[in-house]
Amino acid sequence: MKYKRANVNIAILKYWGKVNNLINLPYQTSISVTADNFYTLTNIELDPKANKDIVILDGKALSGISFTRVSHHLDALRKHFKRKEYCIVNSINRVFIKAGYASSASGFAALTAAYVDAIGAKVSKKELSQLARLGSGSATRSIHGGFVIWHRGKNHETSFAEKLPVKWPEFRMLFTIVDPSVKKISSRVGMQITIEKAKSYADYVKQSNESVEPLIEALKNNDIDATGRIAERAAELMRNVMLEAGLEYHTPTTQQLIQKVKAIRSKHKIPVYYTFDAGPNLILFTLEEYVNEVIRLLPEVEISVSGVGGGITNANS
Ligand code: 2P0
Repeated sequence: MKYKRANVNIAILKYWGKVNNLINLPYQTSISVTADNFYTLTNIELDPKANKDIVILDGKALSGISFTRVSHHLDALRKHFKRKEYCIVNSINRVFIKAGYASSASGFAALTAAYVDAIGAKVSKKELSQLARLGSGSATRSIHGGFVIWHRGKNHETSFAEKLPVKWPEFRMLFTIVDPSVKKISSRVGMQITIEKAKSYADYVKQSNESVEPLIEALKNNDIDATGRIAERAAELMRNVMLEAGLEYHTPTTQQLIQKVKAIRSKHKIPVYYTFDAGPNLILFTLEEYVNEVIRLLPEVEISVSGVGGGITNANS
C-alpha cells in the first residue's frame, strides 16, 4: 500500500493556547525540530458509495472521540476542496505511544497529505501546513523537515509553517520514558484551562514571542548552548502558566531527571538541555558526539535517540 509519511516534531519554542479554537490559530509563533524515527503512515481511498468515513489505525477501526476528530478534519478538507466523497483511511503509527508521546502532529499531517493525494489536488507545502493546522496545531509543523517555524498569523491565510534555513545534521533528540501512562488532561483542554485561569498568560505570550528571533539566530549558528538555554526557558515559561492554572504534568521523577540533566551539564561539561510537552517525559537536546555519554550517565531511564528528520514523503509498507 502507498502511504504518506509524516514525522513527529518537538517544539523548541512552544505553542500553548489558541486565539481561535475552530482553526487552531495560536497565540505564539513556535519553532520545532522534526524527528527522523517516529512517524505516522497514512493511506486514503475515496469511497463515493459510502455514507461515512472509515478510519483504521494499526489494524483497528477507530470509534468514539478519536474517530470523530479524524472525521471532522476530513469534513474540513472536503469543504475546502468542495468534495463530497467519504474516505477509507488506513494509518500506521510508528510513534513512541507506550511512552505517552502524542501522535497528533504526525497523525494529522499524514492525514492531510494523504487526503490531498487521494483527490489529486496540487497544493504547496505552505498550503498543506495551513490545512494540517485545522486538524491539530502541532501538525502544522510536521509538514516540513529540519527546523521549522510556525508563524502564528492573524487568520487562516497567515498562520502557516515553513522550513528555516538551518543545516545542523549533528543535532540529536533523546526521548526519555519517565512515565508511560497516558496523560490525564489533553493538550487541547489544558490550553483552554491555562488561558482561562493563568493570570500571567498575556505576559507569557509576550515573552515567548520575544524568543523567536534569538532562537532563529542560535539555530542558524548551530549554537547548542544558546538553543538549549532558550528551549529550557520556553518549556519552563509554559510550565509556569500551566501551574498557575492548576495543571501539573510532571511527576517527581521528571523533576529529578531535570536536576540530573543540569548536573551532567555543569559537572561533565556536556551540552545537554531538556524540554517537555504536556506530560512527564523529557526530550533532551544535544549533539551526536555526546549521545553515548549522556545515555551512560542516565542509566535509570529508557532513552530513544532521534536525528533530524524530513518533511512529508511517500512511503510503502
Ligand atoms: C507544541 N504542544 O508546541 C506544544 C507544546 C504540547 C506542548 O502542540 O489542540 O496536539 O491539536 O492543536 O498540537 C500539543 O498540542 O493540540 C502541542 P491541538 P496539539 O508542540
